[in-house]
Order: sequence, then structure tokens, then C-alpha cells
Amino acid sequence: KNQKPAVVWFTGLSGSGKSTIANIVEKKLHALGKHTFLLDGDNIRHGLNRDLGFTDADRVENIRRVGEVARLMTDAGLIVLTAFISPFRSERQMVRDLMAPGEFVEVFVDTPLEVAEARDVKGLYKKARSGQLKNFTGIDSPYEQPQNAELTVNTVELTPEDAAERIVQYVLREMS
Ligand code: GGZ
Repeated sequence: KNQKPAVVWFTGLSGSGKSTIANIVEKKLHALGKHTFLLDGDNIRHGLNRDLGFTDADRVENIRRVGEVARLMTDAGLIVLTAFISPFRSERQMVRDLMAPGEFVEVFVDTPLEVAEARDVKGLYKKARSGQLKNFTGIDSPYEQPQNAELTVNTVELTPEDAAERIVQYVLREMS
């Protein structure tokens, strides 16, 4: 058997680089013959979780469902990558506790608010600052930084490629 199941759980602000890095990690794992699945807003918030918005309660439910889906996928033997803000420590702990011991890797994509806001790829921070968008993470909705993440990648110092390579090395070393 070429792989052990795992969940690589990315957390960080909007625009921190979670999806970008997770996509590169997935490509690298594929190249190594690993079977993976990437869960992100594009395939979850438009489908399974289309009934959920961005209140605290909806974010909690979003993460709960993603955790349950990730668990089903690890039961099927996959390496699951998830890219959601997942702003609350308690929900990240909840999904950690859902997984088998040693199968959960929390990756903090550490991008300061000033940096994510300066990038503002989708113009969402601008809308949040002007009050057009309510409950925006980092502006008028909280983000609780991880205190015990297995990995922290500093996106100010690392390129997405280098951040992805560190994560792949960790998964190969600790999760195989
Ligand atoms: C945060 C929002 C919001 C609000 C829309 N707050 O940068 P993006 O666009 O592509 O990623 C963000 C995404 C966050 O969804 P998640 O499912 O990851 O959030 S959570 O884990 O908190 O449930 C952003 C967009 O959705 N977006 N409104 N108010 N991000």
C-alpha cells in the first residue's frame, strides 16, 4: 500500500494563500502516486453547503460538515486537503477529534491581515471596509490563530511553491 490516509487542514485568512498552496501540494502528492481530494469553497459552498452563509453559526456548520466529509474520505483511504478559513479554534479541535489519532495535520497559512488586505485579489477587503460586506473575517468577524498547529507556513517569507514543498515533506515524513 502506497499511502496512509490523512487530512491536511489549511486554516488562515481570506486571501492568505490556502487554496493556492493546497493546489500545489495536491499536484506534488499526485506526482508521488498518492490519491488525494481537495475540499474548498468552490466545491463545497456551491453544493453541499449552499444553504450556509458567513454568520458564526453558519461557519461552525460549514466546518462541521466539511469535517464529516473529510472523515468519510479518509475512511476510503484518501489524503484529504481542506482549504477553509475555519476561523474558530473550537471547530478545528472538533474536526481534529473526528479523525483517527495521527491522521490530522493542521497547517496555519500565516499571512498577516495587512498583507492579505493589501493583496485583495477579489476586492472583498475593500467591500468589507466600506461596509458593503458584513461579517468579514479579520474585519468584523474574528479569526482565532492556531496555537498548536503541526505546521505554520509564513507566506511573507516563503513562495507558495516553497510552502507547498515543506508541507509535502512533513506529510511524507510524519504521515506515511
Ligand atoms: C470571509 C468570505 C466572506 C466573509 C465571502 N468572510 O478569499 P475567498 O473569498 O475566496 O475565500 C473566502 C471564502 C471563505 O469561505 P470559507 O468557507 O473558507 O469560510 S469559513 O471557513 O469561515 O466558513 C472569501 C469568501 O468565502 N467570503 N464572504 N464574510 N470570507
